[in-house]
This record gives sequence, C-alpha cells and structure tokens, in this order.
Amino acid sequence: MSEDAKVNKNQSKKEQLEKFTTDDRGKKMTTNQGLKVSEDEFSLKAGERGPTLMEDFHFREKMTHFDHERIPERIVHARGFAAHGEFQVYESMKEYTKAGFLQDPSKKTDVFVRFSTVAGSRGSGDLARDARGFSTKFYTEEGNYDLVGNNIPVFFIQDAIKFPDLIHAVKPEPHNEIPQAASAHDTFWDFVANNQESAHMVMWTMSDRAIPRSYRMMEGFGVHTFRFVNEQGVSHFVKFHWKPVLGTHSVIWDEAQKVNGKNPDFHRLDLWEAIENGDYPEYELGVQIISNEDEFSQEFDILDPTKIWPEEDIPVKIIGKMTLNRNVENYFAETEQVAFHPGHVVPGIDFSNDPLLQGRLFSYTDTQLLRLGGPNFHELPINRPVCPFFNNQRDGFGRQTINRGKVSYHKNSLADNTPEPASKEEGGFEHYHEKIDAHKVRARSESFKDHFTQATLFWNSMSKPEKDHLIEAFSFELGKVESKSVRQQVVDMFGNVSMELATNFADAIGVNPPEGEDTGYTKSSPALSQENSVKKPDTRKVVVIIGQNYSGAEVNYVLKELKKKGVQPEILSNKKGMLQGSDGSELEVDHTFLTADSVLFDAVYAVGGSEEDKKFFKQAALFIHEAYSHFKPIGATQEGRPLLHLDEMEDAPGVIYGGEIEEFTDRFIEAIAAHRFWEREVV
Ligand code: HDD
Repeated sequence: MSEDAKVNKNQSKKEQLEKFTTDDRGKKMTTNQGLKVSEDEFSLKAGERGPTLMEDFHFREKMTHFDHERIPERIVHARGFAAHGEFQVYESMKEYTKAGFLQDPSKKTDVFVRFSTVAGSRGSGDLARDARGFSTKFYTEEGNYDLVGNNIPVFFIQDAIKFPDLIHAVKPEPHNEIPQAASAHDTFWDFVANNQESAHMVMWTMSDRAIPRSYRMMEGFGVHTFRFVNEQGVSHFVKFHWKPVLGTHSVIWDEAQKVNGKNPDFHRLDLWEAIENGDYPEYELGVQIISNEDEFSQEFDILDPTKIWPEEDIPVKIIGKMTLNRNVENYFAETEQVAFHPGHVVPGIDFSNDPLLQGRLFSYTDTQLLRLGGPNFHELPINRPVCPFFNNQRDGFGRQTINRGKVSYHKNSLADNTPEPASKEEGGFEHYHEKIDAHKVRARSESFKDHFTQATLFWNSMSKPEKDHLIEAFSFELGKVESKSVRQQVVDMFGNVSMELATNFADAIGVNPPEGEDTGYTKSSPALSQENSVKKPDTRKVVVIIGQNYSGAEVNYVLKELKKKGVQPEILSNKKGMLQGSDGSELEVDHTFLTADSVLFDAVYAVGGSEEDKKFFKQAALFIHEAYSHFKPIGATQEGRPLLHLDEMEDAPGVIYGGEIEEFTDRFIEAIAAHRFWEREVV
C-alpha cells in the first residue's frame, strides 16, 4: 500500500481487526520470541528426578505470561457481553446535526456494542435484578463516537460526585462481601432512603425492566440530555433511545433467580446463539428533540438525569437501525479490552450541563488508565478508530505506533507546523458556544428538587401485573434488609410515590404503613408499560417434551409450522440420542431433564411418547407445571395431554390442546406470540 493510502484511507472495522487476528491452528509452537519449541510437557531439570533449572526460559516465559493474565475488572459493569454490527440512518439528520454518520442513508457505520450488568463481578449471573449497560461504539470516519447508556432512561443520582457513594452502597457489603450482584441488602436501601433523588430510578430497578428476557429485547437510553449541533451552529437538546425490533420483554423474578443457577450465562448465550443462527438482533435509534428556545418548557428541568421526557409529550423520532451481525473472535481482546467513554464525540454531537454527564467525562478515561495499564489503550485493536489519527502524544506503556521523525510538539517549523489543528470547515471539533455567566458554587438547582412526581408517573403507567411485580420486588428486597429502621424509612419515602405501593409492601416487610395522603398525581405515560410493547413469536424458544414412538406426522407438522413463524423448537427427552416417531421419522434430542430446565424456555410443547415410563411422566409434569406457574404458553397433543395437570390447567388461558392439528398449531403459535398469560390463577 502506498504511504498515502495507508495514511488517508478509512478502513472497515472488520478489515482492521483482521490485521491483528492470528490463528494458531496447524502451526508449530514457538516462544513469544519466535523460537521453535521442541518440548512443552516437562520443565528443564538437573536429572530426571532433580530440581528445575533457572535457565529454562521457555518455562519462565510461559509461567510469567500466565501469572499476568488478569487485569482489574471494571469497577461497575464488570460482567458484559458484546458483538459487532452496523448502523444505518434512515434519512439525513442534517437539519439537526452535522455528525457525518447521520447524514447519508446509503452509508453503513461499523459498531461494537457491549451489554452489561452493573453491580456484579465478572463471574456473576446474568439475571441479577439490576440496570443493564447498553454501550455502542460507532467507528465513524470522523472518529469514534460512544453512546454509553443503560436500559433504564434515568439514573439514581443527579451529580457525579455521588457516584462512589451509590456504588459503595450497592456493591457487596465491605465487611463480608455479601451479597453478590444484588441490591437486596441494608446498605443499598439505606442509601436510597437517605438520597431521595434515587426514587424514580428505584421504581425502574424494582420493575420488570431490571430482569430482561434477552439483551435483544431491551431498550437502550443515552439517559442524559445531549446536544445536536448543525452546520450553522444551531443546537437542539436531544435524548437518545434504542428500540429493539423484537419489543421490550422480561422474565419474572422467580425465573430470574432460578435461571442464575441453571444457566448463569443465559443472556450471553442467547445473544451469541441468535447471531450464530443469523437471527441478527436489531434496534432502531430514536431521538427526542427540544429546541434551545424550549429549554424551560417542561415541568421538570431537562438537564436533570432523574427525569424522562414522556414520549407522548415529546415523540421519539426513529432515525436509523443497528444490526448486530458478528460475534467476537476473542472475548478478552475485544469485549474485555473495549474502552467506552461518553466523552468520545464527533462534530455535531455535544454535551449538556447535566452534572452527572459532566462528571462522567472525567471518570471514564481515568478508569481505563488503571484497567488497561496506561495511556495507550486507544491503540488496542478494538479501540482504534477506523480513520487515521495524528498528534504529538508519545511513549507510555505498551506503545505500538512507531512515530517517524523528530518533531513531537506544536508549534514547530521543522515539520511545517504539522500535525496542525483542523478548522471547523475541515472537520475540526468545535465545542458549542454556550454562554455561561455564573457564580462558582457547590449547589444544586432548585429545579432538580422534585424527586417523586415522575416516580408516580411510572407507577401510574404500569399494568396490573406490572404493579404486582413492583410490590413483590420491594417486598423481596426489603424483606432481606435487616435494619427495621431502614425498612421503615423506605416505606415512608415511597409513600410519596404511591400509597398503594408503599402500603402493600409495608405489610409484607413487617413495618408500619406510610402516613399521609396519596399524591393525587394522575398522569400516566403508556410508553412506559412493557404490556404495550411489540409482541412476536420470532426467536421464542419452545421446548418439545417428547419420548420414543412419538406421533410422528403430527409432531413434524407442528415443528415445521413453528419454524416457519420463526419460533425455535428444541427437543427434550430423558436421555440424549435419537428418537423414533410412529411414522418412522427421527428427531435428535437437544436436552435432557438433567441438562435443561423449564425456566430456560418461553413455552412448552408436550408430546410425550407411547413408551415412556413413570419417571419420564413425573419429570415432564413438574417441568410443565413450572412453565404454567410462570404464565407461559403450553401446548399438548396426543400422549402429551396426560402430562398436563388438567384439574388446574383445564381451559386455562394459554393452555392449548384438542382440535384438528392445523387449528391446534395456529392457536399454539398465537399463544407463543402473546408471551405470558397473567390472568391465570396460580396457586
Ligand atoms: Fe458509567 C462504565 C453507563 C454514570 C463511571 N457506565 C459504564 C458502562 C456503562 C455505563 C454502560 C460500561 C461500559 C462498558 O461496557 O465498558 N454510567 C452509565 C450510565 C450512567 C453512568 C448510563 C448515568 C447516566 N458512570 C456514571 C457516573 C460515573 C460512571 C456518574 C462516575 C462519575 N462507568 C463509570 C466508570 C466505568 C463505567 C467507572 C467502569 C468501567 C468503565 O467506565 O469503562 O468509569
């Protein structure tokens, strides 16, 4: 490649990563110095039964590298999973922003997205009750743009200076490091009760949003108010949303806890498999926009990160789509070493004065310095921009770039005063020229001091099952709090949100109901309820409980129809191997009663088989009963029907059996598309 091409060409992220990717398969083993190794089983010794020799450089190199394999885990969001993909804007956003990647609908921008839980360690379970991180790195031609958001649109605190306090409170308690990846303990709830700005976010983390069904079925939010700035220098306030094409869906708390035991990698595996199967997760990018002039038009302060902009008041304009279509090659090199930063912006996107955002702008670089061992983390393949970059920064641990020449300062004459800053016209980033005229103060604006109205808005917007889940979540979490005083403080605090909510969980946790009156605030925002989200059968997992000599023709028909609708049937029996159908057809078993569990599936299709014994019957019946108590669709044909507990399940919503096979299949697919049947009475 000519020098010119090397310097000036933008690369696709895939091409760039390939240059750093190696494949050891089929190769001779060498040391890191390239020396071929003749033996890798025995260290060098003085005699077969003698001591190991210091001279054994191969042993020392191998052991030293191993001893240094771990790096500090992220202080928050330690457990994560990521994938590559691409983003395309639907129409030019020129009117609002000059950001290059938001101009041309024919252009694709490579992205890397990392999802995470917040509180747990790297090895914790995926189904913790927690916010989920949703970080996107756009590798644009103008540099990397990072949208570092969560699946919850508000935050616990209003000023970044309180972040260490919040995280100390939610992490395992320091004296005994218990509990892992959970907010159900004294210090977290003590923080909540004594920092009441957390009320709104706590409503979200106690809701179903905090236990998503899948990373593919979660919304993402930039949380803060940002700015769009157009070519003319005109700014608009903007909030970012990711809307999953499959809709926003959750599991229930009993399932979440069991999933953490049965398959702690549930969300990781789900994302990995979806991409491997070609069911690429898709999210539409939406923006809410408020003009500069309307900064004070709302009943809340738009700079306050504990507030949403209700979608019914300020519609979300859908502007593009992201598709995740490639799994990583190597978890550590990519997912663990990726470094996000809300301060990685491109021309056309700028910050607001949200004090939480302002503090984040410091914290993210600082944390990478420790985590990734120095200031050259931008050179790691996953973090490199795909556009060329030049400046006078030099040296430091692990430096990879070999900067030619002797000039590393600005201004200079020896290199014609280059690299030189670019003008605005040449794409140089210019901070938005906001006029500031103020006193230096440590204070919070009066306009940030209403902590309850939007928490009530959230409560008002929930369906009946969602409200029940909230009451149960508060009852569970506070039921684990030892301090009675803290429990009482939390009840009193949430009386300001809803008397119905607080009175109900007060009863469950053995403290007095809150005093006072209900707030009388009746506004609701239907967009907040997941009941109103898109529901589809696509990629829902149906477990087929089946035995030898199953009724072949029927089963084959149902499986074919399920697959046509994008449903994923998986075969479960009492042992692995092949099953024979009554018509001579065959099915291979994917799971057994030992290796899988009801909580890992969205629906059950009970088929049974004419040769199965009592043990099969008992295990299948238990499995199905659990699915039933989790409100999931259940279908049964032929020998599958006796597996249902008909005394309880007969004519229950979402339990499908009987009729011609075509009719059964249609009704079963409809039930799968409905996801859950909350109206079931479960004892
Ligand atoms: Fe943060 C990581 C999201 C407030 C300090 N944060 C981190 C990640 C996400 C968020 C998704 C994981 C990035 C990854 O996948 O590598 N953080 C948020 C959101 C916030 C927020 C949506 C509020 C709106 N964060 C926040 C504050 C501070 C931090 C107020 C500190 C002042 N966050 C960090 C951090 C982390 C981090 C310590 C840990 C690892 C990292 O940055 O790279 O710097």
